[in-house]
Amino acid sequence: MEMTFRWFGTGFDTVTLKQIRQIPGVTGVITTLYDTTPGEVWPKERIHAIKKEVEASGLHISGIESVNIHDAIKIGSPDRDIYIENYIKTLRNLGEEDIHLVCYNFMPVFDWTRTELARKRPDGSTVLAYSQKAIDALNPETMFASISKDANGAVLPGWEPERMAIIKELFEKYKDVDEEKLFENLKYFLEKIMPVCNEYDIKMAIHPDDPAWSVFGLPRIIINIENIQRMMRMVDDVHNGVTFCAGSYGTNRENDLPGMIRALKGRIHFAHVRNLKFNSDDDFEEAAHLSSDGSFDLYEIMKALYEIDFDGPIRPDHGRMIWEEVAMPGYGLYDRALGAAYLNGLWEAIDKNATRA
Ligand SMILES: [Mn+2]
Repeated sequence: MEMTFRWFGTGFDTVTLKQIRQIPGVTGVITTLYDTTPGEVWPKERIHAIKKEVEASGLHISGIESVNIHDAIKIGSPDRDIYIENYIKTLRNLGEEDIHLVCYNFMPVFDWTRTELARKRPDGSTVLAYSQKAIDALNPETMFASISKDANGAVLPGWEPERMAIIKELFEKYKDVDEEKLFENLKYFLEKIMPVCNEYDIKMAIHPDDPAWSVFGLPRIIINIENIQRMMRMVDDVHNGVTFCAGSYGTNRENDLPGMIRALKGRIHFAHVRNLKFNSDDDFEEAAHLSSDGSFDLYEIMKALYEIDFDGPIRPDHGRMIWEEVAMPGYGLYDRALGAAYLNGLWEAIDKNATRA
């Protein structure tokens, strides 16, 4: 595996490349062109420029998170082919710049959903949290208002104000899209992009829906092993793979995380590893990465990745806000750096145990 760190780009991220370079063991960044909108073609010059900027800091681009999918593709509306063509052009431009990993998601309307961005934990840190009761008491518009006020001035990925302004319209457009339709539309998209992925060896890594169940009545499909295997079978190509996000799959306590990793050997192209602390089955908060701070066994998760010979990029995920840092919720420097160091430590121990036995 390669330890990486998500970076939103100069002007969008409070964390600098210079800081990331000093986290021991981190060699790559996972980045994006944050000011592009879903559906537009990423210009080759801009990809080249960010690549050079990252390389000048002594790091390199390990992958893109995310190239977002236009709603027309997810809905399957008649204009989807235009946006798929644009997506293919973006993939080609990325491939020309020697970038071979793209994370994306296929969630209708919302990206990840949380009900609090700054829940206080006993140690005084603040974290993102989810409560089903809170969701049940909200409608999508009021949730956006409450989310944006806690965002420390940052625009959250997937929660861009221009999208939220048309949220009612978006819900209307998705009204005939059920799970089957969403699978069909995903298949259509993947079949169209696989040739360019093969030409440039670009691994597509779908990110799970977060949380891993339907929210506000919208269909969600990338939620469990059965559905992922269905997705991989329907377009059976190694370039059609997954981002194994422990925190997202882990929202559903029926998902056996190490078991899923083993079952997905060869098709996990990217890993997000973090912990959650469950207060009840339908209330969780994002804990420190350390196993004992949350509900997951991070040792078993890393061991499963080791055992399947995972050699892609891995990154710590949402961190707590600690040490008075002000940053995009989940994406400060300090706690994610602690997470990277911890995951590296687990990996070193697992590796030495395995090779000295
Ligand atoms: Mn994730």
